[in-house]
Amino acid sequence: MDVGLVGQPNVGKSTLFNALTLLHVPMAPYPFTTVEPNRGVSHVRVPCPHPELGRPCQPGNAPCEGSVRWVPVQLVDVAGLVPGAHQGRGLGNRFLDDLRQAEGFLQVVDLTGATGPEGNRSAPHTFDPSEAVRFLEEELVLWLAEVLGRQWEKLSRSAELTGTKTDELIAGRLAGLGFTLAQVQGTIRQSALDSSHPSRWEAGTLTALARTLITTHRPRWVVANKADESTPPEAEKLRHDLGPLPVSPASAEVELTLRRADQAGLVQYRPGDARFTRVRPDALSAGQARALDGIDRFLSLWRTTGVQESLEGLVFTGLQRMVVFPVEDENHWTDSKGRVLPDALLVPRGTTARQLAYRVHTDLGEGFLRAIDARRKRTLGADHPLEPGDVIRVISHR
Ligand SMILES: Nc1nc2c(ncn2[C@@H]2O[C@H](COP(=O)(O)OP(=O)(O)OP(=O)(O)O)[C@@H](O)[C@H]2O)c(=O)[nH]1
Ligand SMILES: [Mg+2]
Repeated sequence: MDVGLVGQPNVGKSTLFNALTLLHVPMAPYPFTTVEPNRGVSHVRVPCPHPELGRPCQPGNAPCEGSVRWVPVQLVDVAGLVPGAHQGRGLGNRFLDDLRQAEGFLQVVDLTGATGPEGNRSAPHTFDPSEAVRFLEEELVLWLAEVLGRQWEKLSRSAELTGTKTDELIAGRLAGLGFTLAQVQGTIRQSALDSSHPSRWEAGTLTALARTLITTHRPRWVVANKADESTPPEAEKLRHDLGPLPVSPASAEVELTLRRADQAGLVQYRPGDARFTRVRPDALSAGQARALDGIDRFLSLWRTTGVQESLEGLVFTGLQRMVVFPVEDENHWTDSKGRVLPDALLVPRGTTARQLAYRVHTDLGEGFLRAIDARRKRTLGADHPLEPGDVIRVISHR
């Protein structure tokens, strides 16, 4: 699963990407700094069950710090999106194609209102960040409608002749974009369309379908960036203007400074924390001390940098993911090599015992007999839905 970082040029997507991944991709105060997509790994936090066991864990994929497991999530940072991108403006379609695998979006906007639709910079309050959010939705919808509409007349007519079902026709066209047949079926049902005669659909029908698909199946979380140059009432106004869409005021720049300072041993800071500590205050240069004082003021005003909570909001609430811990021994919570709680897997909420088995290994899914809830020492059937944080052993005849 990918999380896409999207938004207009120059709003701070790459800064956010660097903060979340601690990589070093170019960031600059002008539009289209990013052309090729940047890929990297970030992490979301969940409690680690090892304290319940009374033994330390030996993580393979998701590091444990204190009792917090940092579970990996793939991120993709793409070029800025300008109006008309779906018709190829700016870096247009290429940008959109880079997002094919993204199941959810962190949408970055400039909360100060100083960045225009083309990434041009003006005085604060020149632009309305809520417009940027609406415009992005529109571009995504038009892009999807455009993909669907290619040769629609010809294809829909031939589907009617050959008896191909409309949902299968559409799902086939969208398979490369990560939409499933079930999602397409649900959308067609919801829109009450006559699926026996798709060639007679009106011009706007595909756009309406694309809109439902995007708004229902591509969750977005708005990162109201550059909060360090803005105020809480402005963030409140944006929240109000965007209605049910979740908005987190954030400063990618502050988060990046803190993570790099932590990496350099100047401070101790864990992403998402409301405070940091200076490791050796006397060793800081005057410039560093001033920058950290500024960050103290930022955190007392905003509480956190908003970066970690945006990603976690999107992953856990927007994308409805949860973390489970597969093991091979339900008493010691170990794998076959005796490692305690080696894996932490990010899976959709409602994942069943058998689906988890498949996720671990196809053989384990195919030979599924039963699972054991290692915490409660209870047997679980194939269709039993797992809960966040479950420690699960799968028993399989393969
Ligand atoms: N004040 C402030 N400036 C920021 C913040 N995040 C990014 N910036 C600045 O915004 C400018 C653009 O940052 P980038 O990260 O390159 O923006 P982008 O959205 O990736 O831009 P493109 O790749 O050109 O689309 C740079 O000058 C950053 O230093 C922030 O949280 N606060
Ligand atoms: Mg960039």
